[in-house]
Order: sequence, then structure tokens, then C-alpha cells
Amino acid sequence: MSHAAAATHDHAAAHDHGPTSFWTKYIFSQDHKIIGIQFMLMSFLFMILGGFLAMMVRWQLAYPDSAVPMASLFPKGVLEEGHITPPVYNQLFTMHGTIMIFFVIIPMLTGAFGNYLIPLMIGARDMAFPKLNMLSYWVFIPAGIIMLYSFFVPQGPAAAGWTNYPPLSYDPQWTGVGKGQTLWLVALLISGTSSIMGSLNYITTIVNMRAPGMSFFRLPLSIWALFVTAILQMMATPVLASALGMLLLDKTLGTHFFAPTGGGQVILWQHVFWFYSHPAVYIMILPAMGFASDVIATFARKPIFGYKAMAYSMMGIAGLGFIVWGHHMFQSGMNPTLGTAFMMSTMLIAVPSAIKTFNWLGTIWRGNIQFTTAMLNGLAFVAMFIIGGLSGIFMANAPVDLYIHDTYFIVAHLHYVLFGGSMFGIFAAVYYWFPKMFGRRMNEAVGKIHFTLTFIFYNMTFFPMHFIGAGGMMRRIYDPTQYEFLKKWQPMNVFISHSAFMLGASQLIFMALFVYSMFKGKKADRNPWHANSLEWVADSPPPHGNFDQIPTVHRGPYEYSSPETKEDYYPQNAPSALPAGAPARVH
Ligand code: HEM
Ligand SMILES: [Cu+2]
Repeated sequence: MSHAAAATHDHAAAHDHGPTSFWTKYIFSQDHKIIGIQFMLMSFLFMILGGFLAMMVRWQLAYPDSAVPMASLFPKGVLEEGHITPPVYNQLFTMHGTIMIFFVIIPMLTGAFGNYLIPLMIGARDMAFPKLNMLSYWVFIPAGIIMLYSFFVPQGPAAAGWTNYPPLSYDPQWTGVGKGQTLWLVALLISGTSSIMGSLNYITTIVNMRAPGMSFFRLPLSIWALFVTAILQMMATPVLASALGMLLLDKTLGTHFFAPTGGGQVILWQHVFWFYSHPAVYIMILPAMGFASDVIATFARKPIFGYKAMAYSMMGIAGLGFIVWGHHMFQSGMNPTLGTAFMMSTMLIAVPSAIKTFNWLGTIWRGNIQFTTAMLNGLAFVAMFIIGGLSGIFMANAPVDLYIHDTYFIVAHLHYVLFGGSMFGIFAAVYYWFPKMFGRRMNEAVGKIHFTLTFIFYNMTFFPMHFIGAGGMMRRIYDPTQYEFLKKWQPMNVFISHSAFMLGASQLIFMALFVYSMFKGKKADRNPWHANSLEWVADSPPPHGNFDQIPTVHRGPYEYSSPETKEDYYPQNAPSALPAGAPARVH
């Protein structure tokens, strides 16, 4: 029987044990939980590759004159006498950025957690369209394969930055890259298709398949975040697809959308690219904001402060996200009046962002805080997002940005929001939901060691980038020691690289802990954190179809320390503890 039908026929579904063969259960699965875990494992694999590329970049910046360690292990032709060459350096940072953004953070947040959490947290048996869900994963795979394959074609992979500006990306004479640059476009077109399928499914599921009593304002903030993100993704990704398509036509069929030689406009690329990619940065942070909210409320044992304001702020951020793209282009020679409009709209985003930040602080204020590993990562998310958000406001000032654009200050900003924000949000989510996903616990002591090292080395890596950026060091630069005015920053570059190597090494602890806990972790019960939302009602891990019986929802997800019960939590599905006849709760 289909999953959609299962949602309405409760009793029958309890007897549906789902597919039994290995292939339909774990490989071509239509179960949202398996698909979520597939996305997660795949993103982790890409993270290893993306991290390795970053280490290479940092080696070059610290020791531009020295051969790479263990150079003999690299495939022939990549290095020149053990050294990274300028064209290869361009490929390293391009593929690092591309992989981390499109193959790690986006699939992890939306593909892995979006899939895993949405049906469970709204009280549904599965997504609205399980087959489409499976398809969105299996369309993502060829995108990944093509991106990986591009490392092995003549002249290697793309080298024009993750932003892929023409004419650099258009004409092979500038980068020395041929086919790799085209494969980059193809791979992203395909992965965009996968995103669109996924978001269509998420929106439909959240609108139509909420359990009885689960009104919109009783949804956990993770679900609000994933919902708003899916809408962003639906609206923005087709714009990227059109940009990629046009550039692909320029490169293969000789059209001239962007090619200046035939009357094309290189600036047009910047407009369409950022019209997607600014909303995309919110695709990369909103889900993490949702996860952090759930984790923080659970471990502060307090209702989230300003629940509705949190939901409205996310909508505000998403809406404003579509009218600020020009802040990436202040240097492109735009009319100052237009620049001012982009500057003002960008600064406005600080308002909903600040509302969220104050509400997180309001939530932990006088809470009965439990410093679990998930909570530590959630708190780090808030702290690091504040730093990244504040540097964003500096950069939003057009006159300031003219100086710091394309410097390491930007690199610092984007890593504070993407690693400090999105990655700590992902870590918080992994530590928090792991017991649900795998029915086993991750060791808290080891988790805290991983967190502490990550937090320290992360800040040692990225904070000094603000200084060298303000000191004038350009981003995407091959050898800073070639410039007299940068020589004084070289010791700091070495310091940053050493910190980055330690940061990378610290992630080995996480990987080992994750894999070990999947198989050998202590068994987890249904609700190890005493949390309220519906996923904790299901078994750990939940069976096919998730719930024995579809739960009925009586209240919002953040009723911690409610005076109505003796316990300090009050599950969404628990019948009211008030005597009959007492006034009903509003939400
Ligand atoms: C208060 C919030 C934020 C503001 C005001 C802001 C502002 C800006 C501005 C003005 C730039 C362009 C600077 C330049 O290139 O000269 C920029 C770049 C960037 N921002 Fe943000 N930002 C904010 C939050 C975020 C978030 C949440 C993310 C992602 C999770 C993000 C990711 C990025 C990235 C990746 C770039 C660099 C793009 C590139 O050139 O490669 N930002 N930001
Ligand atoms: Cu932006």
C-alpha cells in the first residue's frame, strides 16, 4: 500500500512492515528516514574530500615555497615536483567551495535532516510523494559523480571559484581548464533538479500531512525553518538553473548571453548568480537556526522565547533575502543610488536576525541549562552567528565594502556564518537526533572533546582572517609572500594554517565517534532528552511508518517546566493534565 494511503489508514499501516529485501529497504528506499540517512552519509563523504582540499589550500598559503607533504601519493601530473601550481591552486579553492556548499551543507541540512525530520516531527508516516523523494536522492548521485569525475578529465576540474564568473569561467584561456568547467555546470544543474524535487515534497508534506491538532503555530521551529527554506529553494533554484543553462549554451552552442566577445554581458551572470546565491546563503542557515532553537529550548528546559516572532523572523529573512543580492556587486560599477538601496535592504536583515538572537538568549535566560554536547554546539551556533552577522553588517556598507570586498575579511565572514553557523548547527542536530536515527547514543565525553577542540581551533583559524583581510590580503591569492605589503602577515598565515590542520584533525574524532556509535553506542530509549516534539513519541529508531498510531497534538512543542505537570516536559501528544473543565490552552 502507498504511504499516502497509509497516513489515513492507521490500523492497516501498523501491520505494514515495509519492504523486506536489502535493495528496497536500504538502497532504493522510499522511506524518508533511510533517504535522510543516505543524504547524510553521502554528505559526510563529500565533507572529507572538501576538507582535504581546504588543507591543501592552507598548506600553500602557509608554505608557498615548500613541496606538499607526501607528494608522492598524489596522482601523476597534479603537482609539479611536489608543489601546487597556480592553476591547481585555483582548482583547489574552487572545488573546496563548490563541494562544501552544494554537496555538504545544503544536502546535509535539507536532504538529510529535512527528510528525516519533517514526517516525524509533524506526525506523518512519510513524505507526501515517497517515490519523488527517492528520485531526488538518486538524481543527486549523478550530480556528485559528475563533479567527482571532473577531477579526472584532461586539465582537471573547474577553477573559476564557486561563483563561476565569466569570462573566467567562459573562456578556457583564462583558467587553463576545458571540460572540467563544463562538467561543473552540468553537475550543478542536476543537483538543482534534485533540490527542486525535494522542496516540492517538503512543502506539500508540511501543508497537507500534519497530525490532527498540529496547527502551523504548533510546529517545532525546525519544521518552520525547513518549510521556509523549501519555499526559498523552490523559488531561487530555477534562477540558478537558468544561469547555468545559459552559460552552458554559451560554452557549447556558441550563444552569447555572457560572452563579451559576442555582445554578452558578464555582469548579467553576477545578477542571476546572486539572485540565487544570496537566498541560498539563507538556505544554508535557516535550517540550522531551526535546529538550534529546538536544541536550546530542550536543554534550557524552557519554552522558546517569542515563538511566533521566531517564525515570522524566518519569513522576514527569507523575504528580504530576495532583494539584497546586489550587496555582492558593489564593486561592479553599479549606480550609487542602486547600491544604496541594496545597502539599506541588506541592513534591514539585521532586524529579524537580531530578533532571533535575542530570543535564543531569552530562552536560555534563567533556564535550567543542561550542557549536553548538542547544547554546546547549539550555543556555539548562536555565538558564532552573531560574529558572522556583525561582520555582514560592516560589509553591507557600500563604502566599507569597496575596501574589503574580495579580501580575507569576506572569507572570515562567510566561514563564521557557514562553519560557525551552519556547521555547528549541523553538529548540534547530529548529537541531538542521533539516538532517534540509530537507536544508539553518542558518547557525551568524547562528543565534548570534539566540540571543545572544534570550537577552539575553528576560532583560531577564522578569526585572524578578519585582521589579514582588513590588512589587505586578497582572497583566492596563490602566494601572499610575493607582495611586499603582505609580508608582515605571513606569520599569521602560518598560524591560521596550523590551526586549520588541527581543526581538520579534530574532525577525525567526530568521524570515529559517529561510526562507532552507529554500531556500538549504548542503546537509546524513545525519548532520551525528555523532549516534547513528536519524533520522540516514535521508537528509536522509528519503524517503517514511524508511529504505532498517528499521535494527536494538544499543544505547542516548547512546554517545558509547565506548571500543568509535575514533569519538566509536556509532550505535544500527552493528554491534558488539567482536571476536566479547566480552560483549554490556546496553543
Ligand atoms: C546579518 C546577516 C548578513 C549580512 C548583513 C551579510 C552581508 C554580506 C555581504 C554584504 C557580503 C558581500 C561582501 C563582498 O563580497 O564584498 C556577504 C558575503 C557572503 N555572505 Fe553574508 N551576510 C549575512 C549573513 C550571511 C549568512 C547567514 C550566510 C551563510 C550561511 C552568508 C554567507 C555569505 C557568503 C558565502 C558570502 C561570500 C560570497 C562570495 O563572494 O563567495 N552571509 N555577506
Ligand atoms: Cu549575500
